[in-house]
Amino acid sequence: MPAPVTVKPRPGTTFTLGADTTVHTHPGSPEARRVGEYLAGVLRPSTGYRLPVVPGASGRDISLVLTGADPAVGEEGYQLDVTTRGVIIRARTAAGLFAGVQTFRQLLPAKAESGTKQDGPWTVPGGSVVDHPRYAHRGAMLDVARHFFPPDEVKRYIDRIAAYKINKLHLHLTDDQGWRLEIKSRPNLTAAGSTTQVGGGTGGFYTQDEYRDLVEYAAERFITVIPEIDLPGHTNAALVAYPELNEDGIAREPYTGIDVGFSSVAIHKDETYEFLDDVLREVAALTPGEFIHIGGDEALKTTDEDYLAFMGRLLPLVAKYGKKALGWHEFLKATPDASAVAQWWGTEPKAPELVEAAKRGNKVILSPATKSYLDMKYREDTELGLKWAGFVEVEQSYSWDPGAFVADLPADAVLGVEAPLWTETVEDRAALEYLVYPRLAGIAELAWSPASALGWDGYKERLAAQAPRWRAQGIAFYESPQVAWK
Ligand code: TNX
Repeated sequence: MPAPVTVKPRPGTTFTLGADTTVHTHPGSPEARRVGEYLAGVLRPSTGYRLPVVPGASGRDISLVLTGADPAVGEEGYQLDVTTRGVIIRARTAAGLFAGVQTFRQLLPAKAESGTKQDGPWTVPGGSVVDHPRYAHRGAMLDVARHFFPPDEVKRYIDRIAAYKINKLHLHLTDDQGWRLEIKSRPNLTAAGSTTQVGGGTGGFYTQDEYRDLVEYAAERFITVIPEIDLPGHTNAALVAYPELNEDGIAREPYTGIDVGFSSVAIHKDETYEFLDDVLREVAALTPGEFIHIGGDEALKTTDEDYLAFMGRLLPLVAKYGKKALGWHEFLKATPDASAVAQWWGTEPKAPELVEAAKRGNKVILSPATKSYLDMKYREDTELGLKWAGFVEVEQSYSWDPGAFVADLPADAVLGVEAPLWTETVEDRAALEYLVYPRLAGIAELAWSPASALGWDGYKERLAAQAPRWRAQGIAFYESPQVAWK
């Protein structure tokens, strides 16, 4: 999971990991070595083995090599061969090796995912896999504004999404209820704007050092962090911190409810753009990835004319700091240049504005709320979550083809798929995991696997087999009645 492009079993052949198994990594490649260390780090607690990581070629034990892969693997894919002699993962890049490692993990018994020592045998079925992703953007979004999630929880989430070959983590860092990233030139954003959250808790924020550490942690797992500063609406926390951002110059009160669409920065004041220059300069400096997400959604207090005026001044600031703009699809109103990418959160598979934008050269990330929104309730009786886009059971979430979902949108306009988790009702890890699992696995599959591999009947079998892994990881997932869980 996600389903690989091709799998050829070698019936009767197995490889068994033993106390003397060594991980060999491509000679002279520190990156391959780091992937080897990552794999050993995953498997040492459960196996109790030493699993030394040794640069150098070998056809035995576990080898991670950067040569000889089937050319079909491309930049992010891999070839995995399991014979009685050993396991060889071949790829053209370390990212490909990492993806192969994730597949290899799923061939081991589920208890390999445990954090404590378990009994073997650690036997893997023989066979050969050649695999590569359908889409470049395989995203998960976490809203840390409505409820704050401390760095360790975000790291745990990064580890989980990496296991399903997701390669983008979109952090929704600002909203009405809180501003979660330290901006050194604007200290009041966090001093006054971060101390609340939905329900009145104390919120929190990431210092720039903590944030850099998260970006690095994600990068070690081949995940790019995409920071979102939501503008011009969803800005009450900033309006609390800096009174001059308000049309009337009067600071707003902190907000701990869950309404949307009531806030906006002043559109026609220079102070607004001086502020945004400061924020984008610092965010860009913290962002190795090519995108900054500027939000743009639900600006219900802003007229279309003002919205265009605002984007006309904001988008050049993104470019000034060397980044491309990502935005919720509403920002297409402002006809951003072809480098801009729109994230579509619509509920109807008709979206003429996307089709028009694609003609102008913009790419699209699909996050249909009726499918990919991890914060929608599964059913009427689901306690957590919202239901404005309807109930999203596991089959509903999975059963769509991103390449053919939006009417008249050319398949090549789709950059990828993203699963957002809005956190109005999500206060802690348990709530997060209940909404995320199992639906995240399905969105990850839609983003990675070829259209020919998709299909509910096969998927629900493979999904059922993930359950023992989640239990071994201590994840309390939603046991949907649509799936015959193992
Ligand atoms: C809509 S979809 C929002 C968010 C809410 C979410 C809740 C979108 C771009 N904005 O502000 O958190 O619904 O499901």
